[in-house]
Amino acid sequence: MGKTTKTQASNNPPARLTGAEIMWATLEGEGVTQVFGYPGGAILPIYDALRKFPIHHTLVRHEQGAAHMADGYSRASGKVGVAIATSGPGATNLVTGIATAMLDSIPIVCITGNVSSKVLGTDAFQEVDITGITLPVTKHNFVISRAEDIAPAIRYAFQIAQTGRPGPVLVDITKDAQQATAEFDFAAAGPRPHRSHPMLKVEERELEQAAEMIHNAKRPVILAGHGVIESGAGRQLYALAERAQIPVALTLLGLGSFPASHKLNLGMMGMHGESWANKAIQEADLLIACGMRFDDRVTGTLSTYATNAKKIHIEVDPAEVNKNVRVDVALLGDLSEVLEQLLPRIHSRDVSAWVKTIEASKGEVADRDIKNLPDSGRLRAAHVINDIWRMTGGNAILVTDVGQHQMWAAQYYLQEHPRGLITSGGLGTMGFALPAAIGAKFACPEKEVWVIAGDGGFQMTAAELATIVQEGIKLNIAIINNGYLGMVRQWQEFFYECNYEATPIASPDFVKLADAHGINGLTVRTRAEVAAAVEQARSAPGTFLLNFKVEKEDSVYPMIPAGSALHEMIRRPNGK
Ligand SMILES: Cc1cc2nc3c(=O)[nH]c(=O)nc-3n(C[C@H](O)[C@H](O)[C@H](O)COP(=O)(O)OP(=O)(O)OC[C@H]3O[C@@H](n4cnc5c(N)ncnc54)[C@H](O)[C@@H]3O)c2cc1C
Ligand SMILES: Cc1ncc(C[n+]2csc(CCOP(=O)(O)OP(=O)(O)O)c2C)c(N)n1
Ligand SMILES: [Mg+2]
Repeated sequence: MGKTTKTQASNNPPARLTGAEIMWATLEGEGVTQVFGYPGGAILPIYDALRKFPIHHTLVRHEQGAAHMADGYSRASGKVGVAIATSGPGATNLVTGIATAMLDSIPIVCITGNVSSKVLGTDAFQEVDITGITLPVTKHNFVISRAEDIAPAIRYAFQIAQTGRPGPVLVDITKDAQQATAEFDFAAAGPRPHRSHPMLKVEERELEQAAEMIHNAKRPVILAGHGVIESGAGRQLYALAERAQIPVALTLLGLGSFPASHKLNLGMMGMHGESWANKAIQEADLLIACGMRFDDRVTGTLSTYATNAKKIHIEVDPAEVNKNVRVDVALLGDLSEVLEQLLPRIHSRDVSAWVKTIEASKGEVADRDIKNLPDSGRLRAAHVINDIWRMTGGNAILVTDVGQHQMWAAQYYLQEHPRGLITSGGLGTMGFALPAAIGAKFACPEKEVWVIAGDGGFQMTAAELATIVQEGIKLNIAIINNGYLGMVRQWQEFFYECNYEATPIASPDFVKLADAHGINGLTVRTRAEVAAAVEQARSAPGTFLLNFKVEKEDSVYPMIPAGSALHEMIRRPNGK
């Protein structure tokens, strides 16, 4: 069916449209070309009107997938992702995806249908209070029961999702509002210009103080987080690090914000971070936190965290300042803007002794690096991921699930650029990878996209394989199949006396599962087979699934046990 008319979305005189048409026309005006959703009774008028608009709708297999696809679309492109669901079970199925976006500050707009306003609150068929349910996991949400309120609500939702600290917004539209008519004027429906938060102002004095702290520091470390990517502050961060010669440690979500190959890059910090990065943080006399929120996976025990360091926190959300870690100077505002103001005050300086000390602490650790272990015939997940990195030149978008494979992906697929690693950090949502990768592919069709998923998490949203086929998109899927819920098994090994309760997991034959969908695949059992298999997947015209049967009881090292200090890490035993 052709997409025929294009409704005015800018300065034309107001037209009279149904609420459903207004919904799409507003999305069109916001520049949306792609949405992910699943229909049902309470949102049928909206689906009925879709054919009139130049917006591509991807039918998902579960609404959780729609939210993750919108999220992956946003993480890959920096734009707002859109998910659509019906009332009741459609809306509740979105919740995990919304919470995932909330915890990682991802701008998505979710649109749900609801029962007619006359029966709201009567436990009508498929009625749930989705705004009540999602209140704690959205930045904001709305119930809309009049057609004339739809355009302003959606425009406001886009503004809220993207400004300040980004996040998910939900707009719940009753069925009668979708069916009624109203005048549509995109421009007139625009939200009031965004008033920035009164606290988001950096004083001259604070900038001077921060610059002085940087110039006086002998052992400074920059902590680069997700905010660098969200703010587009990579260039300014690079300039700061280079000018003042400050080493940079990155959070999981900050990976790619500073090039992995740069000599000042220390790699990931935190629970599974590089030992030298954590050691440098513990020994630092100054931490400059840029768009990161001192998550507990990053700090370990707070009472022993970087006790000798003064701290500068550059952050857009005032609620994050002094939340976990007390700081000496807070520079509140958009990171790229604050760094622009700070940079002219920073001059070059010599901290080569400090950089050398950190370098020296790498040597012995690098010897234990899994990459240097001889090929014993056993297939290690870390080797597989490192081979994929080598063969893709590090240029693919890597979308991971949650677990051991996620940490190996962070450690062994080095990120040179922002938005190359898409992963659920804060909520740690298993089942994220496959749908998020679909979203990422829609956002960046020209990019090579790899899914790295565990055998457990892949089974949570494997139904989206059918979505891939229906949409005819090309992904490369690597299942790191260790027969366990590996990350939990690792905790059981280290802290629960190897009591592997409920962690051995059976799986279908993933290659046959792919085949049932019309997707080609291959099982790989030895390292010698990896390169040819990766090449076969990459050169296949359609989606290709690789089932890597890896070492079953390998563990991610180093590891800081939850509640320990950052320098108290468990290291890979020699040769293991
Ligand atoms: C199994 C598992 C293990 C993990 N292990 C580790 C680990 O070892 N190391 C690790 O680092 N993480 C780890 N994580 C991830 C961890 O839980 C957090 O998600 C992560 O540390 C958060 O990184 P962040 O603070 O950079 O990003 P976010 O949580 O996204 O926070 C970003 C911050 O930047 C701010 N911000 C956003 N936009 C701007 C802007 N324009 N200007 C200024 N500020 C802005 C936000 O307000 C927010 O405070 C793990 C997760 C899982 C699931
Ligand atoms: C939805 C959800 N349920 C439970 C968990 C807890 N959890 C974290 S990692 C993990 C194991 C993941 O197993 P798998 O997908 O096989 O990956 P592996 O660790 O083996 O690489 C579990 C159960 C979670 N993060 N998300
Ligand atoms: Mg597993």
